[in-house]
Amino acid sequence: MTPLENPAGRTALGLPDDFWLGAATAAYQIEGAVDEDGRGTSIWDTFSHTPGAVERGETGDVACDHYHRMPQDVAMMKDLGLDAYRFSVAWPRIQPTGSGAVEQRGLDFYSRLVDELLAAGITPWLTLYHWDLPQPLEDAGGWPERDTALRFADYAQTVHAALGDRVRHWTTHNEPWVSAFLGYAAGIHAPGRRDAAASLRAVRHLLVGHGLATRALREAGAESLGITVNLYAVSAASDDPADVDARRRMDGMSNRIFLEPLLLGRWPDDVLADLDAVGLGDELRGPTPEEDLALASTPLDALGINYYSRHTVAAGGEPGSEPAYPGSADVRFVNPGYPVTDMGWPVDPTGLSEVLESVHALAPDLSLYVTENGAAYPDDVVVDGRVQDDDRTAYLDSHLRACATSIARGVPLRGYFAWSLMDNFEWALGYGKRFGLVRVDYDTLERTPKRSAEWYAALTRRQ
Ligand code: IFM
Repeated sequence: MTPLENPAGRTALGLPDDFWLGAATAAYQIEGAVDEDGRGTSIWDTFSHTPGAVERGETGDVACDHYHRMPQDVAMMKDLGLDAYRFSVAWPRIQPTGSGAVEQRGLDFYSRLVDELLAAGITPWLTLYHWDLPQPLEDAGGWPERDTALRFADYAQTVHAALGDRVRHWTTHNEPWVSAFLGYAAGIHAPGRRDAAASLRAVRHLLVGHGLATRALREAGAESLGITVNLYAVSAASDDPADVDARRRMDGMSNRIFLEPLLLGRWPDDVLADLDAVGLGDELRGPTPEEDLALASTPLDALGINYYSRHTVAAGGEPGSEPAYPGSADVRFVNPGYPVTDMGWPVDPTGLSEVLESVHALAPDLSLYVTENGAAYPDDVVVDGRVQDDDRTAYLDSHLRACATSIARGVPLRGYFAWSLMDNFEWALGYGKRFGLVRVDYDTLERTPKRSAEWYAALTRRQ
């Protein structure tokens, strides 16, 4: 079967019949309505309104207007046959200042969403934090301050108290790597800080917050708890020892810096040694390493993995270039010939199998989910009013086949969420990059399923 034919259900790709097929979004990327129903300001409101921060000066003020179109969007998910929908809750809708007073209208919105999903036969999968920190918490120091972790656990309990009777699947953070390193080291995401030491403290406090929230929700009776990390397959550009060492460093700072504390209760020794060499190791260790690592490694029911691409790295950064993240200076990204998406990300589905199998080796009993996978393409081929996105369809097909391969090799991979349900606000790149199964016309906000959506709906159909 070529990727472009409609598959006769998930088993046509070698996936088990009970494998979940869903789609994912995040609050700031789709909701809009930033000033409604008592919502407070988040770091992304502030950042996107900062001149020069986001391409073309775009913001999430309106986004896909999902806040007003939610029932229509859930109907669209039903048409796609989704088993589950992964969404995030905007913390500033629930606690406008990040602590204390709770805004009932914010909780009510998510309560209506959950009811709508359940009525449509779609399992809600809730992420508590997809990067929209309430601005007052950033003003008090943000994730580099331990108090933010305590506030996060309080917020998690508030959301659970309102929705825990209907939502079974809870994720604490989405991609803490991005929050820490793009937000606090590279400064290209909110809050736009460029402070290597602060980014490492943020890593630690994101994990502490995850542990505190997980324990509190477990205590409150939550059944399925987890976190989502973005992972990369990492290869060396050659077997030159300098390139092999660049690979080790990139794998350490991209993957193991989160996987080892979460799954093994330790910081990777080599990462600490690299950081010590530039005077930053203690920022990650912190003053109470045992307590922090015990929290970080609080047992999970599921690990979410977001996979998009393989990094191929060589030693030797561009002269004058900033390190991608602390301790990883002198690393260069190369592409040995993979096709790339509109993000410039190399496409390599074998990397997904590699990532799944390496995580499984670290935690053999843990259920895994691909909580994001997908591709941005320009979507410039339109036939009879419909985007003919064969490139995206082929991307999804090849990565789902990689999932099937890993399952056949014994990985307990339970489900997959396409990123994304619909085109949306791609952070610092604004609306220019389209990841959706469904096209959004940003002038009219009209939604039109792409060819990939038809393909996905055929895949989700149970025979
Ligand atoms: O849009 C993002 C999403 O918010 C987090 N994971 C990667 C996606 C594509 O960049």
